Amino acid sequence: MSPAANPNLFAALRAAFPADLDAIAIETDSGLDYSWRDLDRATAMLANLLQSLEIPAGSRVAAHTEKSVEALMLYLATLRAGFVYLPLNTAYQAAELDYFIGNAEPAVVVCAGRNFPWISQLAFQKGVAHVFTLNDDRTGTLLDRAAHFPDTHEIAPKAAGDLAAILYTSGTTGRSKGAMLSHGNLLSNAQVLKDFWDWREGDVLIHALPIFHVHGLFVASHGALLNGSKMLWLAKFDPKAVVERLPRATVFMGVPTLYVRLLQEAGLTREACARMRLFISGSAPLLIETFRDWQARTHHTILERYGMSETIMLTSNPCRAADGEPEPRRLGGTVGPALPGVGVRVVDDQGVALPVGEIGNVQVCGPNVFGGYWRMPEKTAEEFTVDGWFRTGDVGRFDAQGYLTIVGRSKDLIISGGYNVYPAEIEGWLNDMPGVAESAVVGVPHPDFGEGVIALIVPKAGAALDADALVARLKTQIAGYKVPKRAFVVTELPRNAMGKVQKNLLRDAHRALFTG
Ligand code: MLC
Ligand code: AMP
Repeated sequence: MSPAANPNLFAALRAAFPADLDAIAIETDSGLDYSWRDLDRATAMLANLLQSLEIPAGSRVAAHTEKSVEALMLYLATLRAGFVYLPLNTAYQAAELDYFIGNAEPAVVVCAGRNFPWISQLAFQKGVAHVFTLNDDRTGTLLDRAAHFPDTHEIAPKAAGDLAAILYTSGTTGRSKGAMLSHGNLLSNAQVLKDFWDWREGDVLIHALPIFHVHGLFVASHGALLNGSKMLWLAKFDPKAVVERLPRATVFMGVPTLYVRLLQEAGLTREACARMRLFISGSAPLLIETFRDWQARTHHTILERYGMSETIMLTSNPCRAADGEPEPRRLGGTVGPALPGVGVRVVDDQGVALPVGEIGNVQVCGPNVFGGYWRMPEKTAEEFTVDGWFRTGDVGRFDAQGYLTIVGRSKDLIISGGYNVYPAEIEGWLNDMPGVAESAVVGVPHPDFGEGVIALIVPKAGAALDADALVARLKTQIAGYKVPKRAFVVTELPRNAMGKVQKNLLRDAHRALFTG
């Protein structure tokens, strides 16, 4: 099937490879370079391996692997073979994985060799047929097995509506929900961004984000691949390594924490950024101070955009200047207008559209919006309006020029360094600990992470609790970024007349905890 006739996302990415397949596609920080031919051949071998397993159509391939080019190849190979990719944050521990594997029922799990003993046990208990290992040094059973397969492969034919990936995003009531994204969702958004962000010949992307979320896996990787652009690949964000690469790059994408940390580097100068074309920020609110400091230091204006797992990218400040204007109108503190083809509206609690300037619930529709939550039809129904718009859970307002400002969230969510933390989940863990009567988890301003997670814990009558010991215990149970940076034992939590914990009072009381 010709690439144009096959809506498989991989077909579009493959068609965008440059004519010179021996050119470098990915330059890594370990000194190893990968050509476009390497990407083509390795994804073919991996796709052949996946297809040889004779797993049913629509099978999920779960990856709990450190960032590496081979991990990216596994994602691409999963698309290529027509299966469904399920990326998992490597910070997740046993209880978290137990839930994801139980809920998604993948046919294949790929994990780091050092985690094989516990992950394979957990996976086999849940009926997973195949567990492979993949390490960040090009070793592991996945690559050993793939080496025996041909390096050519016919891209699996897919329909635009077929599932390509499932991204778990936590629910406000505790349990994570798997957002189902189709080939059509991912490709349409990637194509819109290619044009809107003006990807052009000669662009080089510094890829410094993790590849288990929308930002690093889809927005950054698809952006470069769909443009046939080279990536300067960092296995882990390191501000010095980014600064070093700026003179050879044109595009950088980061969560606000990355910009905050880069600003602490003396080497971040106007000269170092002279060749750079575009700095993009998203996944969490960019502070206006960071926006301004960046402008002052580099003479570049950060382009802020807004998105989420369920919808990929929704709005973006402009990349190009409008006709007759000298500069693109990138307004700090806003996330820009809706992207072409994406519908964004701000409505009141009754669903009535609000006039310009009024604050309300942000809802979206468009070809980028996911098909629903994996095996949760009721949750899916709850999150869509009767006329088919998705409720983002974000609260915002439009200005007269159609620029959206996100002013808060109706969902009880903390975003720390670009990672989502759901208070209900952490409270659940704390409340299960001996001696704990109840707890409240909130986010307060944090100079590095934007929001820092803190916990207020009420002991049961007669129980003596040590907040630090509870935090230490939590660290053995859940991903480190979710663990409160500070915890306090308190006698009671403030409640309103309805008995609901007044988290705003807790946030106010601890507002200066990290910022002084
Ligand atoms: C790490 N730690 C964090 C943290 N990241 N704590 C709070 N928030 C975070 N984000 C903790 C670890 O648990 C550990 O704790 C300690 O910090 C050191 O760990 P590390 O892995 O060495 O941290 P570091 O490399 O400094 O990571 C910070 C970071 C990383 C900012 C580079 O968090 C990151 O890459 N964030 C990007 C997330 C992202 O890509 N989000 C996109 C989501 S997509 P201890 O106690 O063990 O020492 C999305 C949609 C959209 O939202 O619109 O894009
Ligand atoms: P996730 O579920 O990880 O995809 O996170 C999506 C959430 O991140 C959105 O619903 C927003 O709350 C938040 N978000 C993403 N980009 C921005 C931004 N530029 N400004 C403010 N919040 C953002």
